[in-house]
Amino acid sequence: MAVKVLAIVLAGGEGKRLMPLTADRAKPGVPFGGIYRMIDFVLSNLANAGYLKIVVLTQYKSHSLDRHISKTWRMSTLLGNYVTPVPAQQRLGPRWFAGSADAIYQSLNLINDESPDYVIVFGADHIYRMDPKQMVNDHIASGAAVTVAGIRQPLSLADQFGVIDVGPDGKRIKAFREKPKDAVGLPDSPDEVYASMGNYVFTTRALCEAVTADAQNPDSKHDMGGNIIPMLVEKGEANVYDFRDNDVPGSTDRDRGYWRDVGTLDSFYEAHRDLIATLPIFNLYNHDWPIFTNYGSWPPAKFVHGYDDRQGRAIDSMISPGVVVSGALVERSVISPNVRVNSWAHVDGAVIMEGVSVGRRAVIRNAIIDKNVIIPEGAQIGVDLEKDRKLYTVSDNGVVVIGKGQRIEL
Ligand code: ADQ
Repeated sequence: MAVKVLAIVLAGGEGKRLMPLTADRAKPGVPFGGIYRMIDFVLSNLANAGYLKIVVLTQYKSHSLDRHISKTWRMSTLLGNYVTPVPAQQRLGPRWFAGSADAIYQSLNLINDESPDYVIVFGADHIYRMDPKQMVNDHIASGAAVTVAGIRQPLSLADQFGVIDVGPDGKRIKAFREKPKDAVGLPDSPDEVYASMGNYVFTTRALCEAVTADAQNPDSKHDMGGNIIPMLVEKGEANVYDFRDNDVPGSTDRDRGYWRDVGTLDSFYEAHRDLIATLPIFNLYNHDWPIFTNYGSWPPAKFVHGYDDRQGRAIDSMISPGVVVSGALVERSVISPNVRVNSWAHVDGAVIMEGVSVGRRAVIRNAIIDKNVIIPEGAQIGVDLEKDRKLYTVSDNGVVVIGKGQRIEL
């Protein structure tokens, strides 16, 4: 008999460290890579693997995320498939979800309705390709209550992750600590830890029992990584799935195993640089495992006025449909649809979102510009960081970030 699998995508994260990009949208709804939203990556991974019963749990500022999901991920219900955004239920009274485990507890009725054998619980704010079916098969074969996807990450980032300590068989999790401040490196690699990717596969009963027990515990933060996984580790029922074992069709030696947590402005910016490298370490052009999205009906990108003293071109960049580069030079940038860059402007190392207009002779360097910002003629962004710091957000690594629709001072 075919195995029944329900996927739950946790998409309620607030994304404080991505402010101002998350000022009025949830982190999984943040635009990424020109034409995508972050959530498209996990949903594409599930869809490519054939998991088409997907519940997306939302809560924080979910309007633009809900709109994107219903526009992009509406699927035929003929075969009983769906991608449904489910806002906080407030089933237990007038409160928001306390944490990700509470979000699942409040949605137990959805699990009961579907009565799956296994439940995939994945986060929604990572950039990666993964075939979840390989992880589900590994979970079924092991008989564990939960399987946690694991990846090696720098020791310096240990306090941002759940850190896994595996037993001698390399599979059973001996200890799991959520965001420890005092982690030590791996025996064979002292500068790395084994981190949880925030992606889990549960045997249905184990998940339901764990979140129900957790809901009764007044001392719990009701968090998947902080409470549920440690609870099952304690019982000796949690295994790890090594992300290095995941082999996605069409991936290359260069981009196999790529996974980025884009939780900070700098990691968000760096992940864009990964896309534009000549031989990208994350390859969006893998047609065997497409990343699906929907961005409206824009005409092809256009480049004009390239012959006189103006440039009218883009190099080492990704340019979306609907963009017009008119007599301006765009380098090392990722440009979303419907952006206009006017004569003598120079855009270098920028992530520019939909509807932005760059005025004549403007200079933009090392910056993220959110939607619908109007950069006036002659404006300079990322040139004088001291000045920029007074007006805009500047990341630790000096990336200038302009919020959605923010006014630019000259
Ligand atoms: P974090 O990402 O810090 O760590 P969290 O903020 O709980 O953990 O977010 C996990 C996922 O759940 C995200 O996709 C987020 O959007 C979503 N989420 C959070 N609260 C939610 C709620 N109330 N309702 C619905 N969705 C919610 C987690 C793990 C770590 C792991 C890292 C990997 O806890 O162990 O290492 O992910 O990035």
